[in-house]
Amino acid sequence: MKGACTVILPTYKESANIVRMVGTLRQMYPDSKVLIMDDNSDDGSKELVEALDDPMVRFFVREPKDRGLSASIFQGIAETDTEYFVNMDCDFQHPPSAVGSICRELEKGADLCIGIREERTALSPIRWIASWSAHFLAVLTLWLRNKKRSKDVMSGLFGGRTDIFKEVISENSSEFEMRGFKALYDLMKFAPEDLRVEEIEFEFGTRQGGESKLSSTVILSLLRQSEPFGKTLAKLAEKAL
Ligand SMILES: Nc1nc2c(ncn2[C@@H]2O[C@H](COP(=O)(O)OP(=O)(O)OP(=O)(O)O)[C@@H](O)[C@H]2O)c(=O)[nH]1
Ligand SMILES: [Mg+2]
Repeated sequence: MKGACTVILPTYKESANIVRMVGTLRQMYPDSKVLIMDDNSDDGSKELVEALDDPMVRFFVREPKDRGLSASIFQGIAETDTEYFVNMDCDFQHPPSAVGSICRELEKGADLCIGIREERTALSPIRWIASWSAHFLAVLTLWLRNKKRSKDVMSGLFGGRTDIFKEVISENSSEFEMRGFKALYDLMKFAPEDLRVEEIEFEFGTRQGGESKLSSTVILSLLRQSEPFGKTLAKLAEKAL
């Protein structure tokens, strides 16, 4: 892989995984930077990363009032100073080997490359249903807006050309669902219509260490992203919960 890539790792209390993930990425991709966008984890993550003393690794401590996974990803892209970025989870559900495949597609000319989860057995039945319903609504919304679509709009593993997405973020961030989990969907909703999209497949694993941060609040915020149908569903679900 050529240089000029930043791997963005949004993190919240990932001290169980962070050193192994950063070490794996730095070993596999010595020319790439690692940017950790952390939401004030009080679990020693910062100290662990600082002890690595690696100039290619930056630990960014976010403002507590701006907490949110999507917000961390958008800010990570805004902070990126390389031609490409790849966003991935820190809990090894996204394989580090996918970073190289995504970067190769970007170097070949894609504006956005999405990691498609080929195997979703890691999801519980209820999350599997939620995931597919949300996907269906999202694809419908993108189609109505005449935007590019993907087999996995809800994926948290994706990479893009930094300049394109910096612009998408700076011009549309007021319309984004900052506390949500689905940054890619917001980016695709506001991306240029002629965006060149590629996809790579990967096996979606199970979380390695630490705890999941997915909650009903996150699922509701996801529904709200698919207006107008999703917003109505979210209102109904809020009453039921
Ligand atoms: N900066 C930031 N990162 C977060 C936040 N919530 C989760 N993350 C990170 O986002 C990534 C995905 O979060 P997970 O909790 O694994 O969510 P998930 O993969 O949908 O849930 P599981 O399948 O249960 O692991 C991980 O790297 C988390 O540390 C947050 O509020 N802020
Ligand atoms: Mg996870």
